[in-house]
Amino acid sequence: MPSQKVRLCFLAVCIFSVTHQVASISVGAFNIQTYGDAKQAAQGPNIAQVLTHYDIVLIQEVRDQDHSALINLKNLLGSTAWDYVSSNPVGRTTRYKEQYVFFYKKVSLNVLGNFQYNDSKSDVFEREPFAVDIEYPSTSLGHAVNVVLMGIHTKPDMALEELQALPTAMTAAKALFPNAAGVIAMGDFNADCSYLNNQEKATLPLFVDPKYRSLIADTVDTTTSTTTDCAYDRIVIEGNADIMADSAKVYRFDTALGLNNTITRAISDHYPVEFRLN
Ligand SMILES: [Ca+2]
Ligand SMILES: [Ca+2]
Repeated sequence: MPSQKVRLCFLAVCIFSVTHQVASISVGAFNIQTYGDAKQAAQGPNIAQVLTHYDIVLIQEVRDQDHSALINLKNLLGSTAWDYVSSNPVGRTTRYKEQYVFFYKKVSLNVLGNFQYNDSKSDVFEREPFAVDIEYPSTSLGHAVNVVLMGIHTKPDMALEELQALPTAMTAAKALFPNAAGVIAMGDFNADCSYLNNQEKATLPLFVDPKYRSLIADTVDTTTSTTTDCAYDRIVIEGNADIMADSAKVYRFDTALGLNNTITRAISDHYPVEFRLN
């Protein structure tokens, strides 16, 4: 049965690559300013280059309700290797809504479920957080780990109020996915400069309660403008010791891809923030 032999060879290669090539997984959160058909047409290849840096990446400020830009982007990334999960459009007005979208490499992890936080009783969030429950092979632990990645893009003028409420949304996601080792909130928190000062930040459990681990320091600059220096984009972990996260930083894709500041700002006013899960 020659065909069976061939199949066994493929299987052996598969097992080898799983045990010897998979390192940690790379996770990012990228606010792609006003991402839709126009942005995709103008900067799609550059955006795809940024996303290929990750195993899973949350993109925010997506305004593409018919998914035409997203499908184009998925095709640029490679539609057999990549997939995405999008939230429904969220936002208080019919005129302006955004989607949260997680793009991921199918070989690196499994997406087991998703969760849209509902705040209709209190209506705190302009764009209610959206989360995915993922399963990835932990190289440190030698087995699969589940974790919830929660995206949030706060309304700038209401950053304090929304960040006060974010732990409640994280708890709700954890309740839905009890097998998860924890919840990692990430995205454009607007947690700096004119939207959140140090006195306000000091009142937020998300940043002061030791059960939360904040990966992006206040001193970091997540803005592509050379005239602003703000740590708007953040990553905060609440979870158990199975979450082995490190290497958190801003991804300077302009430096990595050799893009000048004009092109960089045409892509977005934000750099991604990122970390690795081991
Ligand atoms: Ca709301
Ligand atoms: Ca800057």
